[in-house]
Amino acid sequence: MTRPLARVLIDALADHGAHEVFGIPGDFALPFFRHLERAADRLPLYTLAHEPGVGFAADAAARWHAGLGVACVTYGAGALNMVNPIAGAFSEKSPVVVISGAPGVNESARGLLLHHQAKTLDSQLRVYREITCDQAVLDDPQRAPAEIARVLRSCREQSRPVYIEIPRDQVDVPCAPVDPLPPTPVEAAAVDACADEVLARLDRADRPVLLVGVEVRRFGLEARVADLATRLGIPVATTFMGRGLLAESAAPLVGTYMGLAGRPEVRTVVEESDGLLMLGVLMSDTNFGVSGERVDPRATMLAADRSVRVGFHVYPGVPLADLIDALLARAPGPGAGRAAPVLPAQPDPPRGLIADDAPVHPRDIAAGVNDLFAETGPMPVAADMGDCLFTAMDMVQTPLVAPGYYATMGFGVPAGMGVAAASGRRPLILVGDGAFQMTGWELATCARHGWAPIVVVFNNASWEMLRTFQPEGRYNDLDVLPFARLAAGLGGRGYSVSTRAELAAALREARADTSRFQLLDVAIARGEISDTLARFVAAIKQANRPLGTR
Ligand code: S1T
Ligand code: MG
Repeated sequence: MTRPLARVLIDALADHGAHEVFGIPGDFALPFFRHLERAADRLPLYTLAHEPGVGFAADAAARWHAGLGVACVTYGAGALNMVNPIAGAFSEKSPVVVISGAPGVNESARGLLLHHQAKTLDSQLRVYREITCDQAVLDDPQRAPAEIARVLRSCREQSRPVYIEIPRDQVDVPCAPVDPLPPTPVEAAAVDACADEVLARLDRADRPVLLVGVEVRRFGLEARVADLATRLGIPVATTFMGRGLLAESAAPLVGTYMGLAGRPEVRTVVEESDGLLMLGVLMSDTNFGVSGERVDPRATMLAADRSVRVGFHVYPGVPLADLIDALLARAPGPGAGRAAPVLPAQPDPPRGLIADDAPVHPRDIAAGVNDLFAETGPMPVAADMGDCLFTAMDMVQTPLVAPGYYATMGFGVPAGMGVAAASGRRPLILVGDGAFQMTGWELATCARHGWAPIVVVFNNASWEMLRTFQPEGRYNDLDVLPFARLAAGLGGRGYSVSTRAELAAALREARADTSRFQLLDVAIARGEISDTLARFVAAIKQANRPLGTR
């Protein structure tokens, strides 16, 4: 039974786990948007103000669902405007499906350059080949179902973005439905051999440790990893990108590993391990740059990107889920394994914001939010790049989306809106004044979608994180913008906050007012940064100093 190609694609997205679509149309995409509107019962459509916002919102929704996020844009001006968010999703393993309208198959035959065209008609496809793990151009309805099935399987199995281009004259052509592909076959013997060796190494180790990263979340493996750690009786740490993982489990969690920028006791557990199993970890500078050479590769095993490195040899084609299931099948039953490890005490997150007339320091925001969550229940958090992200490290563990590796600014506000759409919950958004100037305006679309996030702007009139790296120079100075006043114009409610007492009051009032987005414009003096950022920058500087001078 054939249906219009556009409808076949929309049904396939929903069948592969998509829940909503974020998008901005254009003439090359209008025919597809007509079908999106008709299919709103299956996949609600949320239009935003700017394509970077669309990309970040779809990315955050994908992270929330641990499933497909969808970003739909027009050709050229739209899709090329979304390259940065999709590059971030690629780097941080977020399964976003990019759908771009495009000129009709024969439109270029007239020999005219087409509006929105870059160098050549396939320049956009080539650009997206660099930031996606699979691509398809739906210019033949016969091949389209198989192309869609392959690309959507790649998106799920690799947990990375994919690109689908749909020429506007193909949208309504009759097309057969998409049959989802079975999982890519895995060599069972390779999984068994790998699990045997990994377990033998852990058994031989005196200080075995698990380090868990972003893939554990992306593939929904948290409960299984918690069970594995408990049954093996091995301490677990999360990476910077994996922060929040296992927080609600009974697993022997020591905390977030951030090398020299993190808690020394966590650093000792990880760096002195003689059997470190890293599950779904990104080997990135933000995860390891502040320690790098302190983790001995001979003593480590890394399961990521559908392969497992053990010391200096690799087992290819072993997906993380298969390895974890094989380890669980071999692990001693509950209580039969090693005795539960003695864990270093975990300091409690800061609480008890003092409501006085003192100016606000980033740590006060952490304490204020922790108080608020204790009183009114936790909220999902979206953080941008800047000191707001490092301050979030001092907040109670709650679901967090943040650009912890690709580290692009502009993620925070639209990502928070993506979380609101995906979760149906009210998010807390943490963003610097610099990043807010990039994508904060997306808040203007909250009213039409019924979202009411609480937004905390760290207003230090500065690109402060950069100033911390390089204090001299005036290029990191920003103007003091009246964000609280601007909020009203964007359909929200604003609070000017310059003392701790005002912070405490504004957080409570904002939490109580769910009628529209709430924006706290928190004045912070330049040079006032979180302890975590100070340690992070100091560690990076030390790591970058020439070997002899460290
Ligand atoms: N442009 C984009 C899109 N992303 C970036 N990460 C940067 C530039 C570089 C950059 C940082 S941190 C930072 C910039 C400009 C300053 C952020 O300023 P703000 O949002 O006000 O936060 P805070 O004042 O707390 O630092 C990273 C290192 O690359
Ligand atoms: Mg700033």
